[in-house]
Amino acid sequence: MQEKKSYYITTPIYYPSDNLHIGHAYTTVAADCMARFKRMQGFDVFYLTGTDEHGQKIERAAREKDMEPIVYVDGIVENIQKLWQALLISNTDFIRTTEKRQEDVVQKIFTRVYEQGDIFLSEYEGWYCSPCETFFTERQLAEGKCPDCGREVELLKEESYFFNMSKYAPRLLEHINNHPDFIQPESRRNEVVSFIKSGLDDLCVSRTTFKWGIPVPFNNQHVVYVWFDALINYLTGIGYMQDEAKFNKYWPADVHLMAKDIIRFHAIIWPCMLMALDLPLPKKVMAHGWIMLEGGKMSKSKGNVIDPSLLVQKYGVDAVRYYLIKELSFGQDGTYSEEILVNRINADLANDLGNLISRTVAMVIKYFGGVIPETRATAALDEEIQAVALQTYTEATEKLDKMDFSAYLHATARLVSRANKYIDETAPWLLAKDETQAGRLAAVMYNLVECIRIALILTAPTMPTLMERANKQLGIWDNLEEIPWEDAEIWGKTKNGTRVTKGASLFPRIDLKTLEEEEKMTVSESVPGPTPEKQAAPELVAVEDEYISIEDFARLDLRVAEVVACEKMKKADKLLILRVKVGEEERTVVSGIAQHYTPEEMVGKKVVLLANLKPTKLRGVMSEGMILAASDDQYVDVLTITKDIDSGNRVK
Ligand code: ME8
Repeated sequence: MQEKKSYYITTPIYYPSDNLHIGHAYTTVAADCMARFKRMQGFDVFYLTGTDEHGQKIERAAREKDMEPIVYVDGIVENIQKLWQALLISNTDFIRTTEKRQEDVVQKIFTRVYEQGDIFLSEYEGWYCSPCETFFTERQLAEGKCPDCGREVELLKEESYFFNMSKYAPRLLEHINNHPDFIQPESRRNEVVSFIKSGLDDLCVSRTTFKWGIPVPFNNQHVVYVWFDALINYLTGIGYMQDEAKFNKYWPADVHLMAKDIIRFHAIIWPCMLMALDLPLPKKVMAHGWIMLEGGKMSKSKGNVIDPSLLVQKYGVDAVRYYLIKELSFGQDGTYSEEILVNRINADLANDLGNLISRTVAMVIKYFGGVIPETRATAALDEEIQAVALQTYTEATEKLDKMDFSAYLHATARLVSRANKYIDETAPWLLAKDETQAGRLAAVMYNLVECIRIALILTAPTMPTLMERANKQLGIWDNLEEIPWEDAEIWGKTKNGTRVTKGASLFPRIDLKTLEEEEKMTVSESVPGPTPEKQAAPELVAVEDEYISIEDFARLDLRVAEVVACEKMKKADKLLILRVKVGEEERTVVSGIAQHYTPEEMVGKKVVLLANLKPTKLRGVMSEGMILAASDDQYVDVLTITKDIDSGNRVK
């Protein structure tokens, strides 16, 4: 049997100085999406992640808690591993730099590079802050003082080992030139190239000011510099110097994934170390942007970090992973907010994908008792939808291969939207009324199931539990193990006789009102206005509901209401408080239109009020009804009565 092609992907090994946040989750989920995609393509994947446990930062964090460093990191590492389980990370191994295998390899490498003359003993001169026990360069100082604690610093010399990095700079530049994909995206490549061209110093690779590290094997006054130690994890993890067959199978790595903050370590220091070891360089070093918060970068010291495990508990693993993968455009930074996350889930997953599946299942049950007949009548429109599906497959594959994660999910979302539109275009509820159209109706149902099948394959690397959950309703796959990625390229794989069953909603809509933070309330809650992303399509719960009866409509008590007073809600940009007259009665209504109307503009208007909406408290004010408005991404236009019709009259 032919051996599978290998694929080796890594994340940075994270510092267990504290629990990890959503930024770390981003890299790990993105790498996981790649690992799952490559497995579906038939590769033998090795996915490595882990923790970087040595160094002064960790030693200090442990000391602050009055703990031994190893006891301290053991606790955090356990939390990290639990987090990866919650996010369904499918890593092959988890490496800790405090493991013996790592210590052995680091010491052997250090000795080898020293013996060949690329590591040598010299003196390190720098500005030393003794309370912080840290050296700083002149440039790092803050007005001549310690940038961390603000105290005086002194110029000190420390005996150190140095790695002769400058020697490898010309070869590295040549490699970068000859391999345009080596550093991605291009902006990072340019940054790295100009940094190398500005001249590389030799790198200080040992420390004597603290003990929490791997001892230099031939001089135990020194510990190995934490980055020299950490980078080597990528070799240890696949058996370097320990299991040569395994190592040869996976090295060179296909991709080291990280954020832009540590690109220089991976695209300069690491390749120079590998050259010193005579090893091939990784095929790609890929840097994504940062997830920012509205107030700036997430940081543990600012106390504004977002705990991903809480999000998983609240919204489910598929939804959180989907949000993360779609959020950062290639190489760019993105802003996290829970409101965006909820809108993304509601728009893409509840309204589009979830609804497509529930509508289709409901229709196949209603029209065909759950099994689509084999006699099907195709029409020209079907070719278009097949072409869209095929194009989505090609685009999703290309974008994932480039690690342009967001563009990949935008492609799959377009297929889902197209399929929803296909329902509107073919109007199955009308076909169902005409017996001669039974074959056509069957074809429409089959095509919808096919679009869903393809969308589920393409989103499987992002949402690991969805395919199984959806298959309980769709019954497409007898066995869910090892569904090949290429199945999404073939139209017509759903077997005749496939039986669908009704099930629970795959992505229930999330009501923003239930979020703890009232500030995050959006216009869409108080009037049917636009959500920040897009206007959500009305959700169709079941086919039976595609028409409502006139009695249903009559349940809405719509009335002409005259605005008699209006003011802005304090500390809420979007809300107006309206006092409206409805016949003899007066009511208070809170409406999210403040960014589109001033209070003065509203007074005197006759608007349409949904008068029998259950009263609700918004920002502490009881709102007794809702005024109607049309809206798109740009405008909100309140419906008004232009003739002299008294307030209190019904709108019907
Ligand atoms: O640098 N947005 O560990 P670290 C996106 N131990 N990604 C983020 C992020 C954010 N706001 N914050 C963190 C280290 N990350 C070293 C690595 S590797 C040999 C040694 C992710 O715990 C991103 O991948 O500071 C970033 O590069 C990494 O976490 C830094 O993790």
